[in-house]
Amino acid sequence: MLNLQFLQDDGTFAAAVIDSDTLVSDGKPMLSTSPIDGRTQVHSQAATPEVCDRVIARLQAAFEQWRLVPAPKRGELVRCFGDRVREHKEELAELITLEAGKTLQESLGEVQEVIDICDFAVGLSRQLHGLTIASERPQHRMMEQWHPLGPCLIISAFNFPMAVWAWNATLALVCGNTLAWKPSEQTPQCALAMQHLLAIAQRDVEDCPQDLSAVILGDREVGDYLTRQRAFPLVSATGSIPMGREVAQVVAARLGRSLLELGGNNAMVVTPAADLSLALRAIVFSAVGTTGQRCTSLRRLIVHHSVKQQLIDSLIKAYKSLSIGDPRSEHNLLGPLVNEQAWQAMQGAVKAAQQQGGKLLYGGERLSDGVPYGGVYVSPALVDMPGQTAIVEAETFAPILYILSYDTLEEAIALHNGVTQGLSSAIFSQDIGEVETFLSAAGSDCGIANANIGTSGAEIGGAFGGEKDTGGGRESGSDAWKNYMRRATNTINYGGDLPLAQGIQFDL
Ligand code: UN1
Repeated sequence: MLNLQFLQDDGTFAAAVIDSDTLVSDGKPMLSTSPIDGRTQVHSQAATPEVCDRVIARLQAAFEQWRLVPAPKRGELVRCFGDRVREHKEELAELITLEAGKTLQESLGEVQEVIDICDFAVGLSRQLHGLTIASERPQHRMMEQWHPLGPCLIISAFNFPMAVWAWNATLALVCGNTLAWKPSEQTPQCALAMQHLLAIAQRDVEDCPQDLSAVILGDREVGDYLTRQRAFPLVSATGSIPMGREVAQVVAARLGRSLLELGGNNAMVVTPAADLSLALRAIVFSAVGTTGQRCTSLRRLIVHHSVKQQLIDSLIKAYKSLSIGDPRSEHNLLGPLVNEQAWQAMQGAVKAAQQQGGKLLYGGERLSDGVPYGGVYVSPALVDMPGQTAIVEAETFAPILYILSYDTLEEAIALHNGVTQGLSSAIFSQDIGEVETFLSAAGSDCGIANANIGTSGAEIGGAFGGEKDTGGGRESGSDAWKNYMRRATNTINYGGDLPLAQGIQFDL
């Protein structure tokens, strides 16, 4: 059984947990409720600056040791952690469903993502390699080394309460860093469960130092305090664009490094050459999966006018067949929105779309029959828009799909790129010319561009992130590990002379 052993006598979670030690504080009381039924799950305390400082000092001391442990040995810790996660997969998924309201299937998928990134990081722990570069000087060798960076701060959102941390944490660990994690106030137990399993894994690995990782609970103020600390050479933040803008400014002011994964306003282009039945399935999963609360959720459908009506008819039919309700029940494909504010935002956006000339084709209602009392359950909305109006340009974290039409591919791409966000994108077409154009430099301007699959559900092996207001960061696969290390260029002279670069003569 997963034992969340961090409770104090009064049933409140401590403000911070480092290794297995709990640090209490007299910080602001916080409470998190389950989106399923609005019931209170957990009381906790926000960390005070004093608690944050204590944690940071311990993470710094542990970093001094951890950076000297050979990387493959650091990989061993991540391997053991991944084993523990595998063992507890079901329980962890249940916790995600309880705190984030995702369906059990999707929560299991998220835990699988944690497992997959562990495997990736273990392999990576033997591949943290630099280049050797031809030196212009005789008897000189030039090479790069990648060194650990320091304690890394991870700020994560409610919708991926384990996987997004794991993308950052597993790579940062094999790269020789220690970790502070400020999770969303909505999902403290998910964070504490990860912390607990990591602490167990640490005990399984011989000579593994303590204090490699800490969870620090708190609100925005705590996040802000932590972000300001020079002790964190890297701040990796996932969340809204306004939050990212603040983090970026604070970190830039102290010349630190930030890794941002912010909002998306993801679109799919459906051309006359598309396999429409394939497109339909991709659209529905991308638009309503996780109740439209993924940063990769599909929000704009840009469809050629010749296939528009046919696609709308099939979409309405598919939307009508969706089962919505308690995310713990296997047959529901949609769970609740995270809270009342999310519903206010959804209602507001649907109303604004109508005022801006949109026609509500389906959904957008709050449901009360056959759903748990106290949660916010909605029918996903389909809105036919006359053009890319202001509301279409904004990301609303809810299941609303705006439908736009186009005549030429050029026009479709211009609409596609005509928003400030740049995370994920897709084209559906069996025409290779259309596909390659969309994926080319003249095509999608997003960090993720897909053909004949949806916008959401990215695999961990690729670099994940986007351009423009999405923040520019890349996490997870490919060479994203370089974010968590510092590069040193070394030039070694093994000869008896001291030739200078650029042929400069400086004879004493
Ligand atoms: C997020 O919503 O912050 O591509 C991350 C996906 C997931 C990750 C989403 N693998 O949908």
